[in-house]
Formats: sequence, C-alpha cells, structure tokens
Amino acid sequence: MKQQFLWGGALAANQIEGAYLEDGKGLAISDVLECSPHRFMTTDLKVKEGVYYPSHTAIDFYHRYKEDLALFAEMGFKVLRTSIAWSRIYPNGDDDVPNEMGLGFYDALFDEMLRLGIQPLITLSHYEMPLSLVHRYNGWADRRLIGFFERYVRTVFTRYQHKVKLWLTFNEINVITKAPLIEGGLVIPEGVNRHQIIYQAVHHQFVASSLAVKACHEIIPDAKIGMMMLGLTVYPHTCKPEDGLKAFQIEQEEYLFPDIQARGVYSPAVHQLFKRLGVKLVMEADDESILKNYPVDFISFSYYSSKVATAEDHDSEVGGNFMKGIRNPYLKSSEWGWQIDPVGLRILMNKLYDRYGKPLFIVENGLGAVDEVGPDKKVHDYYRIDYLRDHLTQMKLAIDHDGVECWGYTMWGPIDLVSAGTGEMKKRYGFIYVDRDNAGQGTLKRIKKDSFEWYRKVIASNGEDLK
Ligand code: BGP
Repeated sequence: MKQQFLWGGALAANQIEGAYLEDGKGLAISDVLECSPHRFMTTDLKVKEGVYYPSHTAIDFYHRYKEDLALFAEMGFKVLRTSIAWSRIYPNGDDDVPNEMGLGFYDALFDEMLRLGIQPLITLSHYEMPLSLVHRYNGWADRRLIGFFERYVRTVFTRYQHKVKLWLTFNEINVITKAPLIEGGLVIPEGVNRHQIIYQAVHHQFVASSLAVKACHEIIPDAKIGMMMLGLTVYPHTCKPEDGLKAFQIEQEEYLFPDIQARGVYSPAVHQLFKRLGVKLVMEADDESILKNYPVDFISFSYYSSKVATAEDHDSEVGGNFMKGIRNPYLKSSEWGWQIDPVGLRILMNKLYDRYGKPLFIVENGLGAVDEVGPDKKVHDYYRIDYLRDHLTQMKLAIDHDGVECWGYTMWGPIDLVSAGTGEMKKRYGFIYVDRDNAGQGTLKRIKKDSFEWYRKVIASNGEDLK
C-alpha cells in the first residue's frame, strides 16, 4: 500500500445535512421521500403536512459539521467524500444566478476540512437534484438538463478551484435502470417504453458528465474527475454454460456505463441491446465527439454485495437496494438481507482495472446494521469491524498481490446517517453513533463506537494493523 493511499469516509448531502430549506435551498427529490422501503416508487412528489421526511433534519450536519469533522480528523481521515446539493446552489436547478448562501456553506465546509488536513472528494450529483427540475422537465428525460448541469458544475468548479481537486460526476449512474426517480429524476408514465426514457435520460447524463470533465480540466487543471457506479460481481448459479452466459450478460449491462464514461463509445453490444429493447437514442451532432474526447480520469464505485445469476426463471430471494438474485449459500447476509462477499470486491477491482486500465477509488463500502447503545453507554460493533476487516483484506490483496491501482477507500457512512434505500436511521453504518430514530426522535448526540478506535489504527498503520 502506497503511503499516499487516501483513507476516509463517504457521505451524501441529502443523507446528512438537514436544513432542507435553510439559506435559500430549494426542495430536492430526497425532501419528498418518506421513511419507507418503497420510497423509490414515490409518485406524489410534494411535501405533505403531518408526514415525517428524514432529509429535512437528517443528522443536522449543516449545523454540526465542525464537531463531526473533528471526529473524522481524530480517526486520521485523509479524505472525505461528500456531495454538493445542487438545490443549495441553484434552488430550482435552472436559475440564472447561484445562491450565494449555498455557495458560502460549502466554502466554510471545505475550509474546515482543509484546515484539518482532510481532502474533499466531491460528488456533483448524489441522488439530490432540485425537485423543480422533476416537475417541470421530468428530470434528465429533457435534454435541457445538460445545460443546467453544466452551469451548476462550472459555478462550483470556479468557486472551489483552490479547495477541491477530486470530483465525481453522478453517484451510481447505473442505478438509473433500477431506480429512475432518484438517479435520474424520472417519473415514467404507464404504458410507455420505460427503456426508451431511461436510456435517453442517461445519454443526457453521459454528455453532461463529459462536459463536466471538460470544464473541470479547463478550470482546475490539477484536478481529477471520476465516474461512479454501483459495483457488482456476478456469479453463475451453476457451471452450466447458460448460467455463465447469463452472469456475463448481467455484468455487461452494468459495464455499459463505465464503458461510455471511460472509453467514450457505445459498444456494438449496447447498440444490439437498444435494438432488443426498442430504444432509439436521439443524439445531437456533437454528442459522440464530446463522449469520445472527455473520458473520466478514474473509476470509482460502491461495493456492498454480489449477485448470483441463473438462466432459469426464479424468484428473487436476496438483494441489496437495487439488485435481487438467488441466495448464495456460501455467504452470510446482513440484517437487511445484503449478502456479504469480501472476495467479490477483489474480483470486481481486478475486472474494472483490467477493462479500463484507469485508477480505481472505492468510494463506498460498509455494513448497515442495528446498533444498540449498551448499559455502559457504548456501542460494541464488532460485527462492523469484522465486515470491514474482511473487505480491507481483499482490497489489499487486489492492490499488493494483483497489482490493481487504487487511490483510496472511503467507508460508507462513517457517521450514522439516513438510509438512501429506506430512509431509516436504524440502519446504521457509522463509526460514530447518532442518537436519532426512524421517526426523527432523539437528541442527535454523537457517540464513538468501538469501530472508531479500530479504524483510527487502520489508518495510522496504513492498513497494516487490521486486528
Ligand atoms: C448506495 C448509495 C448511498 C448509500 C448506500 C447504502 O447505493 O450511493 O447513498 O445510502 O447505498 O444504502 P442504504 O442507505 O440504502 O443502506
């Protein structure tokens, strides 16, 4: 492991900040999502009276970030991934001028990180586009979003050019095919070809992402900008060739996203896929050259789980947020049924590095679990330590044994936060416990869990001490 390896944690604005209408912020999609396992399916996109919305206060990071950053610094974080809420900068998404108070908040946040020696890694869009863009344009279905996004990213690149040198475009861009509302701001009417809407929308995101790469390199020549995908390792259910083919095909459909963002082309396989799905992309003359000319500098991904594929019809048994499959009998599951597969991380890192030859960054990985504060007022989360140790062991093998270039590791949710999938607080990832429950009750007090000291030692030893 190189000495400059970037250890840290990953957050997203809508899952931590709260202050949902403060200092000129507009409503974002997340602000109308309730605490429910079906929140991705929400169609009534407005704030309803008497309903609890987790993002409105979240963990109040907006007001408590100094205290939280100090704890991250105590663990020795070298990097912190978080996102800018587009709706703080352009409250309606297409405003002519940015909101100065929103810009000021991130100035203060980044200044404090840098003062503590923590480098910001910033996602431009993490499931939090301005809601107004959904109502008026149906999100990324409308090509005009490219221009609005470009205005937003040029604003933040210019403003933070001396503070932020690591950027990501769209969080888990491949999730658009599974959760089109939160990733793409899409409401898909009944009876239309949903593939057409989704792939057209993501084409707009691809172009916007390439234009963001172009703008980033122009405005901040020493910055690096990456793509971000939900990482997936797929195994065939049996050694029957048909199962092997199915596993390959499932992965291929996910690789479509980094293929375009890293290589800049729609492959022949994608053209065939579109034919089968009845998708006819509408492109403008320059789109292909924009994609080709401005690929990302690195590949980043989240990794929580693997999947088992079969060519036979089957009922989904287990899953993560966005992928269901057959139970793998060799793996254990989390309390939310996500199968835990550290070796799958090593496989994924090798596959991505082989395929693109670009540096990797693991920007999410962690265990969502029910943590209890014991009578001793402490949280003994040995299960989280086990999970992380096993994944870091495999990450190190990928780097040191297999030769994969990986710049860093940001553990998901170093402080408990609102779950993206369900809106729960009960599903905790953190090294730091936050006193708040699913109904929004609690003092918001922070408590260090046992894993806090463990991760401090991991970072201090540059990953040597995983005990
Ligand atoms: C990823 C998202 C994150 C995060 C994580 C854990 O898909 O990028 O925002 O939330 O999953 O998922 P959950 O919060 O549903 O447990």
